[in-house]
Amino acid sequence: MPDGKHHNDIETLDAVVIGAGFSGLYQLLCLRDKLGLKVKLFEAASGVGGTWYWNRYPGARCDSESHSYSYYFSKELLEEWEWSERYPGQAEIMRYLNHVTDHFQLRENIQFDTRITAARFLEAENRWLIETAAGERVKATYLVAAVGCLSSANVPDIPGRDSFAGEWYHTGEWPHEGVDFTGKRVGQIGTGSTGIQAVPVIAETAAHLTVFQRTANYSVPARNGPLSDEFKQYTRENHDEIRQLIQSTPNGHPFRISEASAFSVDDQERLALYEKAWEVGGLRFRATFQDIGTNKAANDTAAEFLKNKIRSVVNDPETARVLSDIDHPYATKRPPIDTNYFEAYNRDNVSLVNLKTAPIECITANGVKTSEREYPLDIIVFATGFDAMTGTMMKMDITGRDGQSLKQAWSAGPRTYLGLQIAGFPNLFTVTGPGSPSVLCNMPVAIEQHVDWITACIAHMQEHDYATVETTESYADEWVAEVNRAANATLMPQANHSWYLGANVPGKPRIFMPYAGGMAHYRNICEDVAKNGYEGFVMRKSGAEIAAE
Ligand code: N01
Repeated sequence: MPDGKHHNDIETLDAVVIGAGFSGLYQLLCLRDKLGLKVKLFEAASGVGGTWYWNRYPGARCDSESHSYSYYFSKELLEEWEWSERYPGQAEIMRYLNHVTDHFQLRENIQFDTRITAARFLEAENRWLIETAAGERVKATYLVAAVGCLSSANVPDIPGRDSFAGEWYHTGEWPHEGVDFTGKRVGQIGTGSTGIQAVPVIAETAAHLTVFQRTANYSVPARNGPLSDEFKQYTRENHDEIRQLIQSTPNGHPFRISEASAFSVDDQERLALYEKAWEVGGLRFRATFQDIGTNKAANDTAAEFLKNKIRSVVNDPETARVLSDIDHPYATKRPPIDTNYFEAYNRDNVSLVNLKTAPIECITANGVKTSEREYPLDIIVFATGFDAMTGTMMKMDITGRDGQSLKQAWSAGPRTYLGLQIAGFPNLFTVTGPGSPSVLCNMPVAIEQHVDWITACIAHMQEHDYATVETTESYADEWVAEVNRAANATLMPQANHSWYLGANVPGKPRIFMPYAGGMAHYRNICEDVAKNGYEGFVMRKSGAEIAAE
């Protein structure tokens, strides 16, 4: 992006926030109302919602329980809003985020339909020059990337894709008007959390649904349903307690992980506990024993229980075998939860294709062709996930100090300090960036912690008249080592095809991206860093280098 000669014409702001999802909306509110800054939020979509704006696929629903999938910073907001189901559906989350936007009158500071394509740090001014796809430019002292972890759709580049004569859609870029599957032959590629939600709903109206499975996956019933009046009353009367709970658990969810080992009980009791957890349903299943995520033998007991459940639900033995032929420990990939996923394979109009034995060769005008045969289709649904955690950042042309691009800085994988800042990119903050608990946590909890920290950091800078804040290479190196250490203390790296590792995108460097050390522990680290004068973040007054202290 050329520097341009007409800087005087360029609007100059205190801060620019990119993205109007959970993180961007709260960040805008904090910078505008708490710090009194002049802020503008740019959003590529025509409305708020972030990932929920785009992910309108059939069955789209959050896997976090609704009473924990909320902002907790405002008592008023908590008192005003009531969720209707155990897990909030996409449309209800959109209503919630629109309600928040209107409640705090955030819309007036948001520019919709505007994609940020480039940002360059102007060293002479200590400001970012930010450019939109339409060529509009603004300058801002602070740039906050609230771009979401799962916002860059991964449509696999399968040979012949564009020759397909029917319609195709990616779940993460779903048309607003919906897709009518009635009487259609539908093929769905992908059986991650999204695919598992979509299958039973698509199957209800499609003439036939063919599911193309590359890696078999575990799933636990969500047990969704309307919230009872008693539960609604409980949440209304216990906001403080729930906040305290979700802020003190390792994953930000409203349940505690058992402290017992899977081997502290005998086989019969273990089975009974798994049965109970299966009946309760949801992500809580992981919390049945403390060592499911860290001890392979303990994990095997959960994995075997879940594989047996698949075999008991699915009638056709060969389909059951392919669905339960899972090659990684339970919860080493993000564990899906479902509503009648495995049951859907008992329908006459649903069939499974095992891509492990017959990989997709190409897409033809007629449908999908594997090494065994061609499947004629009218619609292909790509439930193939995202270029997660880094994709959206890397698509922008971001240039820091000394002309260094983000693409160069992250060529071997993302390097941040605490997932908050990148060395060489002053005054740029990433909300739930790689290297933070982010996707291993119930997102709103991780988001509120990051936004509060960033807001406090900027307040500190304003108070002390600092012009720039920037982490260093050595702190980033140490933190990357800590992120690796934390991942290696779990079984998660054993799922070597996981998007946590970037393995789902061809050519993407393999590095475990989220911080697996636990949200509560991470929160303490961030608080200590701030208390110690933002240790690891160098703050400078314009010109002179001065330690943050
Ligand atoms: O994506 P995924 P997702 N040929 O990457 C397959 C969150 N989420 O959209 O495993 C054939 O998990 C791929 O196969 P494999 C949640 O954090 C949250 O489902 O790579 N298949 C896999 O089966 C989740 O983890 C909610 O072998 C191909 C699937 O596509 C994250 O979003 C709800 C392929 C992709 O699974 C992403 O989930 C839904 C190819 N070329 C999702 N490429 C909530 O409730 C990929 N696949 C909050």
